[in-house]
Amino acid sequence: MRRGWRAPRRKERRTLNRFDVLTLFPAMFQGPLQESILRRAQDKGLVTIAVHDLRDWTHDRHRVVDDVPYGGGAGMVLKPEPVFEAVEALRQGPRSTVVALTPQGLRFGQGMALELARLPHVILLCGRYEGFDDRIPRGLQALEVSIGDVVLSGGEIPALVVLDATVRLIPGVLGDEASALSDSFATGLLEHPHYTRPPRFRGMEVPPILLSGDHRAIARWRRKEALRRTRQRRPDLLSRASLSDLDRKLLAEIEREDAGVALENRDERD
Ligand code: 97T
Repeated sequence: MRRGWRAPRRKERRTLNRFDVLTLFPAMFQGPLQESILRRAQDKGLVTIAVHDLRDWTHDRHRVVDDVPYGGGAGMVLKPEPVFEAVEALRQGPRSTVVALTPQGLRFGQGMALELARLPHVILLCGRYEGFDDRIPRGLQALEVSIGDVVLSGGEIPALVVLDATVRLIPGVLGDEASALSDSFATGLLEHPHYTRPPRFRGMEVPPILLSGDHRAIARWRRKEALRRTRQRRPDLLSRASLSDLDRKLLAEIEREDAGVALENRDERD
């Protein structure tokens, strides 16, 4: 790199980060939004998170938001009218993205969290019951999102997952850890094991290298243990990770070591 010259830093894109949550159970958000990182991010003014009761957009005495499914069958379906009214009240034109939490959605992950963290305004729509009337996601051009292949009772907990994963990626929300953390995910490996005091606990030792003060050796050990864990537990991640020459060397060591361990175990068995 040339010295003495730096690319003119583009004006920091201070996207106004706002989330509006539409739910039948606003109380489910009160605890999680008022603790820890989500709390700090709001207190620092880095994000605004507003939770709304969908029933506020009904007009009948019983504040009905659901109805029986056409064609018959069990369960209830979320009616389109209150949801459309709510979204139309909250939407800020094309700045807004509507995300509907549903088991049929695109799979949420770190990649989607990074994309959502760059958006100025996200409306999170939480379904309950059997689901939405299909004209809701279609008519609102919502991005349908699932957090994985698990059956839940509603979209509230998935919405909290999306909020937590996304808000921590907004610049300024985390301290110095921020870039480090996203870097460690960007490499696509599981983390190395962590230890704190005491050095010996119930017969289990902290690996002596961590007490050595040799920072280069510690960094190498950590990288190696991250590779070992990823190979053991998430080989799918390892095959997609971008590996350096050192990584390949460490993996070769690991393969020799773990082949040795497999042999020892066999000797013990036989
Ligand atoms: O199981 C659900 C029920 C309602 C809304 C969302 C979900 C869900 O989202 N991701 C996994 C499951």
